[in-house]
This record gives sequence, C-alpha cells and structure tokens, in this order.
Amino acid sequence: MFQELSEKFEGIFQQLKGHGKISEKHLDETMRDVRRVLLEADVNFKVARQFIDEIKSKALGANVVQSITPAQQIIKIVNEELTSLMGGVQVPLKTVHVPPAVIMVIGLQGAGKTTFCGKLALHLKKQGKSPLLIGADLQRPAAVEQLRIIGELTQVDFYSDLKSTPVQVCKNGFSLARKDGRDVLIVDTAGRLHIDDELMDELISIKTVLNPHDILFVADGMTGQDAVIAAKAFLDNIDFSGLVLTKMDGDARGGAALSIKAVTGRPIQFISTGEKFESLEKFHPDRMASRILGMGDIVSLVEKAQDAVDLKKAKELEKKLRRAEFTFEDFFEQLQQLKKMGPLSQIIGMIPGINSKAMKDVSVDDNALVSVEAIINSMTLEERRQPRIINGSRRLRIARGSGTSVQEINRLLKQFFSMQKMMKKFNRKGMHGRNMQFPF
Ligand SMILES: Nc1nc2c(ncn2[C@@H]2O[C@H](COP(=O)(O)OP(=O)(O)O)[C@@H](O)[C@H]2O)c(=O)[nH]1
Ligand SMILES: [Mg+2]
Repeated sequence: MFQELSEKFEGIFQQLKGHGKISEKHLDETMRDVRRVLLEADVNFKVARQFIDEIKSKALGANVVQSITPAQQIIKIVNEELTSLMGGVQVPLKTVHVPPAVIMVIGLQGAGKTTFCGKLALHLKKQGKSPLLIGADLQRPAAVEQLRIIGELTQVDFYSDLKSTPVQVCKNGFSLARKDGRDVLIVDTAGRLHIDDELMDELISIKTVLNPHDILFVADGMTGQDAVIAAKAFLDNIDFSGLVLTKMDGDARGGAALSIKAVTGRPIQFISTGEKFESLEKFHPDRMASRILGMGDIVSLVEKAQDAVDLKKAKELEKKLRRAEFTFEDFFEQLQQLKKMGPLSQIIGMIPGINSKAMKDVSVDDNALVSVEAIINSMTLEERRQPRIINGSRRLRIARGSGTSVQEINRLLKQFFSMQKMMKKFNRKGMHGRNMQFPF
C-alpha cells in the first residue's frame, strides 16, 4: 500500500538524518519536498498546503532547528500531522439500542459497494452479529445476482425482489429483519458512472424510508482526487456519515486517503485491500500514518494473525514442535493459516523495520506458496506423515499430480528436512524463533 509515497518519504527523511543540526532554510527545503511528494500522490493542493504550514509551525515551535536530533523530531511531527489529517482516531459504526442497525452503502458504479457489503457482512458475522443483506440496486438483474452470490459465499442471508422498487425492497427487507430478529441490515444501492439527479432521488427516498444509522460512501482509492470530488458531490446531496476506501491493494497513490477526510469532514471507517472477503480492515489513522512513513504496522499485523489463526490449532502445533513430530500435515495446516492472513506481500509490508525500498528487491512470491500447496496436496496421508518414505517413484508421481517437477519436489523435501532438523535443535535449546525458515 502506498509504496511510492512511502519510498519518497523515506528518501526525504534519509537526507535529513544525515544532518546533525538543520537550519531554517533546510527545514523549508524539506517541507517543499514533502509538499511535492504529497501533490505527486494526488493529495488535494489546499490540503497539502495546510498540512505543510501546520508541520512548519510545529517544527519551529518545538525548536527543531536547535535540536540535536532534528530528523527524529520532524518525523514525529509529520507522523502526528498525518494521523490527524486522516481523522486522528478510528471511528466505529454506530451503537444501536433498538435493532436492527441499518447501514446504507452508496457510491459510484464500480467503486466496490457490492463487494464491500459482503465484506462488511462477514466482518460483522465474525463479531457474532446476524446481518441481512438487502439488494436495492435494481438497475441491472446482474447486480442483484452478484449480491445474492456474495451472500451465499459468505453465508449471510440475502433479500431482494427484481419485480419491485428499491424503496419497496428496503421496506420489505426491514420488516423481514425485524421479524427474524436480525441485528444488522446492510443495504446495497445502485451507482452510476457519473452523479445524476435520478440516482440522488432514489438514494434520498431510500434514506427517508430507512433512516439509516450509518450511511457509508464507498470510494475507489485508486482514483485519487476523482474519489474526493465524487465524495464531495454525494455529500452535497446525501449527508453520509462515513467513508470506505477500496482497492487499497492496487497502486493507490494515497491522494484519496490523505485528503478525503479533510475535504468532506467525514471519517474513513474501513479500507478494503483486495478481492477476497477477508480483505477488509477498520481504518486506524495512526497505524496508516506509520505505514506510510515506513514505520510498519505491527498492531494490525498481530490483529490479522489473531483473526486468522486458530488458537487451539496453534497450541497443538506448538506441542508437536516440542516433540519434534513436525510433518507435512502440520506444515500444510500452517500454510492455510498463513494464507488466511492475506497475500504475503501485504503482510510483510506491515512488519516494522522492513521498509518499502528493501521490499522492492525481495520478491514475495505468493505463487511459490501455491506450488508448495499443490505438492503437499498431491501427497498421500502416509507421505505427509512420514516424508522419509517419499522415494524416486513417489517423487515422480507427486510431481505429475501437482503439475510441478521432480526438482521442485526435491527442493521442498530438502528444505523440509532441514527445517525438521532445526525444530529438533530448538527443542534441545528451547524455543526461540531465530533462524526459523520456511521452505519458500
Ligand atoms: N483489487 C480490488 N478489487 C476490488 C476491491 N473491491 C472491489 N473490487 C473489485 O472492483 C470491481 C467492482 O466492484 P463492485 O463491488 O461490483 O462495485 P459496485 O459497482 O460499486 O457495486 C469488482 O471487480 C470487484 O472485484 C478491492 O478492495 N480490491
Ligand atoms: Mg454493485
């Protein structure tokens, strides 16, 4: 996420770090660089100017110029200002005393509304809620079908009626939710390529009948200032309560994330980071600022892991490791857990100390994982439990079955055995994760 932006900030700070003390002129130059970087990331120019002024006055106030660690101080100030620019704190969905909570999802066509509805439903389901998805985008039958399938995949109930009107579908959906004792209603609405009055009228009438607790505007994070302009135009018609930025896994430059709160006055509440239903994160301005400045985001990483990893299984695995019985079966299990956390490249980007520049040369190959998985899939249970029995003819069979080569099997086995050996060593010396290497 925001790799280019991170790299440029790193470059600026690197230069600063080379100086024991900095002059006011140097500070000015640095701030000019920061401003340029922001504009290149497609940050609204007024927002960028204000941001720079703020940092400058803070830096002068803190006497950074006199200080012996000016770089650290400036980074700290930039970090704080970025955090406050993006809203300061995480804003949760409303707490509702009389269920169902009604969440209306709006935005332009293709922004990612329908996908987000599914992600949010799954997210809330994991928290023990019982959501109902309402398909109120009746423009195209395909839109309703898309949400129905999403409901099926996420195992969340869905209601719509192509023969009806959006307002009527919402009314019926609301009664249905009441009747079934649902606590959340997620309403997917129609979008357009451009804002038009007809759409606004439709959304306003839905808003009027449902009186939603939260109205979330979904913005395509890849489109930079266009997303900000669209958000502002929607806001003038429909007073939405919060924002969702999607497609943050792509080459989003950061412009939308950095300016949309300042321009609309509405907080970013979620970001969507992929096409998988699990790729949804609550938006934390402080963590995002740290990520942008290349300081990593250990908190989100740990949360992701806790979310994905089955604690009981992890305990069992730990026991096995201690007894050095680690097999391909366990390894396969681990792979699945790792996969649930999202693409490796994303996970690694959250680790502090791994800056984006260093990452550029390391190719984190999710495909490598795929072929390791295919290889293990092609093993029999016996082979997974006792990899020692995998002889030449078995290797050939596994290679054919997994669409890989015998060389690849050899490599994996070799790495696996050395990993197993290491595990044994751990047990003798006690568990410490250093030198622990996975065979990919
Ligand atoms: N890479 C990526 N693609 C996304 C994300 N969210 C949605 N999409 C894709 O964007 C396209 C439009 O999404 P959709 O939910 O149908 O948009 P809608 O028209 O606003 O309902 C689909 O191909 C989605 O798979 C995301 O966070 N990352
Ligand atoms: Mg849609």
